[in-house]
Amino acid sequence: MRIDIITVLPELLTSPFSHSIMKRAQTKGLLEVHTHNLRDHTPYKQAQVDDYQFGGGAGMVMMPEPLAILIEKLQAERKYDEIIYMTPDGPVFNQKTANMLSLKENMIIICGHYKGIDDRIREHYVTREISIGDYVLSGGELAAAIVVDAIGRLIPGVLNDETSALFDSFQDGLLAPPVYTRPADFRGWKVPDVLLSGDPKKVDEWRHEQSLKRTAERRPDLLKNSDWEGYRY
Ligand code: 6GU
Repeated sequence: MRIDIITVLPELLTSPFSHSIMKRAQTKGLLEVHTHNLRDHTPYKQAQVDDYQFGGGAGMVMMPEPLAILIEKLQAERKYDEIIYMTPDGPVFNQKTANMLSLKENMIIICGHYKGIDDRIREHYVTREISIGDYVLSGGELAAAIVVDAIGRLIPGVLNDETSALFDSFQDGLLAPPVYTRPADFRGWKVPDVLLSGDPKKVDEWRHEQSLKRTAERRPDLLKNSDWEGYRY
């Protein structure tokens, strides 16, 4: 998978992809992340990329020309499956969207700043809009880093058995069960007996029960309209 990120703050996007699983995905050649500084592609003087909004009002808007130039330059090099615009007014990102996007080959992600981007870019180039939640960030970069991390770890071959995504919270629509490590008795606080029983079937059953219980207690909204609705905990 190749992801091209368009930003006015490329510095914000270096560290998030330089460690741990994101680093390994790139070392293994399964993920390429390229960041492009929009200011390097503007035809305007003084590297201008934003301007006052028509109709008046506070806040600048990212101009269409630099974005169109950079998007079309990238499109001339390869075909893109998605051109994503990070924006708080988009549909909220979730695991289902992450799973779906992890199967794409090439994607462009546009990070907005100021009041956002000229709406003609959304109309004519953008194929999908993503918000990461109901709060406002000062720009799309941190949101893009979250989306790339969530997608990148799902690319086949990125995770091994130890880091497997199969049992992640949300992967089956439920929260993950509690986990424990050594010692089995820490200051008198004991690990549940079943986990020490050596009976894999019992362990699986217990984990599944715990997942359902946790989800019902903490995120009952996840059980609504799910396969688990009406299940008795
Ligand atoms: Cl994608 N961008 C910005 N600026 N704020 C957000 C967001 C995105 N998602 C939630 N808040």
